[in-house]
Amino acid sequence: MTEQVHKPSSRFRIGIVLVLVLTVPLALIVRAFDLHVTNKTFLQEQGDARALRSIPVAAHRGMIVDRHGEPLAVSTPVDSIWAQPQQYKATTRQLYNLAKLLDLKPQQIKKLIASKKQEGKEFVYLKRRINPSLAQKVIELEIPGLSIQREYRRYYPTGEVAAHVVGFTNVDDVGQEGIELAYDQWLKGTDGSQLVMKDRLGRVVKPVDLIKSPHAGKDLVLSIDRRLQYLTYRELKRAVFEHKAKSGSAVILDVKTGEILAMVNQPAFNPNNRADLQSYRYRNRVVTDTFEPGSTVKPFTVAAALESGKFKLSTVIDTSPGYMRVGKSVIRDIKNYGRMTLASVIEKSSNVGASKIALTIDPNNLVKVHQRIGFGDVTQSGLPGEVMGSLHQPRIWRDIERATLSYGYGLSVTTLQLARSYLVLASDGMLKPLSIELQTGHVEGESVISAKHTKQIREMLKGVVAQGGTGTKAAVPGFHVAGKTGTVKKVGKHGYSDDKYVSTFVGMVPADNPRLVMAITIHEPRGEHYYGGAVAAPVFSSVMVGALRLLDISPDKLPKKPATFAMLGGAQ
Ligand code: 59J
Repeated sequence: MTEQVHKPSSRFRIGIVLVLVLTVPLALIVRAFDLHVTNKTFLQEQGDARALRSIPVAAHRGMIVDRHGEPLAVSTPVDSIWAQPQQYKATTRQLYNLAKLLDLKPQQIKKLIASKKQEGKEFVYLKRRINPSLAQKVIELEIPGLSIQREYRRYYPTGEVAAHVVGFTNVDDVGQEGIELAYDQWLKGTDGSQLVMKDRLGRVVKPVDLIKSPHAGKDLVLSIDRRLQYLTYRELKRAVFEHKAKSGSAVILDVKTGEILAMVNQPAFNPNNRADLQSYRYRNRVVTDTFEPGSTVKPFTVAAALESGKFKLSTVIDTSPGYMRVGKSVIRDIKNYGRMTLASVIEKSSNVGASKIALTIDPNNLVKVHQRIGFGDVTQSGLPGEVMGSLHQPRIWRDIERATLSYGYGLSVTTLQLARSYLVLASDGMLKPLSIELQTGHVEGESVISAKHTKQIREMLKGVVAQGGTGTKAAVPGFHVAGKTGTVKKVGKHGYSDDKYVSTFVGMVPADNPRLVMAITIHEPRGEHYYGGAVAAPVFSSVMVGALRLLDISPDKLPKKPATFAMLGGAQ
């Protein structure tokens, strides 16, 4: 009996087990199917909403400072407000307050988010780079789907003053011009990333882990002296305004190191104001624009003359009657200077005198001098956009080319190259690489003109600034100045124009042991005066008066009859 009772019950149990064995996996398969296929989107959204996310952490961009550590470009923290359109949800009141804080219209915000939501976007900036305390107020509104992102904003404390050197970055903090562009890799650092836990509404609930720390960019010390930069800016701007000029450039070099101490242009721009960013304003004309140097190259014609052995300091050149015919052209001086020495050719800036020299020597040797002093080559300054200008190199020379090359036509240079060529005269013949980075210690150069000749030429250049020269307005009380004026007609549609000039002055001080070289180029002065001696030379004087005092350089020209104690006591 028992067997009979047991048999059905055990069969029943086996049946249950069999059913279970077969149905449980089936149920699991069905459930799995349900989870993986039917409910996939819903669950994934839910999961993602609570997921761990990796967000970028911006790196701090390095500072740009002047040679004394004064800031020229700094990065300050700012916050950007962004939304996840799919999660964003604000009450009317919240939207109103948000709009008010961000200085936007409620309708604007609504529309923007709605359109991004439709496009399926997960990220949209509402407002970038706002004050962190304002951003905090936005977060306190507790609007789902809104977050803040820490960024850095570039600020240029010197505004227009150092704008062309420093350059600027774009909204994403990437260098676009100037040092910001050239040294972008050095300054920028590397962004980090952070794991954060986000809630169902897309808000960052808590930072979980720093996956990668951001690495701040490195600071950069420039050779610029902010005080000299400011002086140069002020005086160049004044001259461009006063002479109604189209543009102007100026640069100061340290003779011992080849460092660029100041570099300015007009027109200028304020790098803190994006509306100012137009090429004609932000182009660093000192390195990007070339011109025919005109009479400022006459000292190098004299160098070639001395090197040829055909000329001595005492050689007399007859420039009467103040003009000369060369082929079909006539070369003119502004007056008849008669018999001249090399020194007076420089002091009075005689085109006829320079031409007579050039027609006596091998013209290829004059081009070689131009090459040696760095014309037609980059200065290695490290500034972006620098052009090389052009040398004159015909295979067959016509007399008129030989003549005009001697007083600066047929080649083109930048203001920076012109300054560097005078640095050769200032440093006993050494051609040095120029630099926009701070240099510590003496910078070696290559000897390209003999020390003896450069000394003789410096003496002649003193005559330019002394009474009777063309550059008297470059004089600096208490100092001997050596320099050269230049006034060149610009090339227009129909040859050399009669109303567009480039006025220049380039010089050095103290003349016997030069410490500073400065070049000034002013394009198209439209006022009463346009000679380099009237337009550019005064800029040299006013900047150098301040610069020599700031750098504590001792005067080398003491008054001839100093007031004595006896004289002061004479009133007794
Ligand atoms: C000049 C030229 C143009 C090019 C002449 C400037 C030539 C020439 C063909 C007349 C103004 C002017 C190749 S002058 O720089 O001689 O700086 O203080 O532009 O001569 O042959 O009404 N500079 N400038 N010449 N061209 N071609 C003098 C001189 C110079 C001065 C003044 C007066 C020219 C002293 C220039 C200055 O030294």
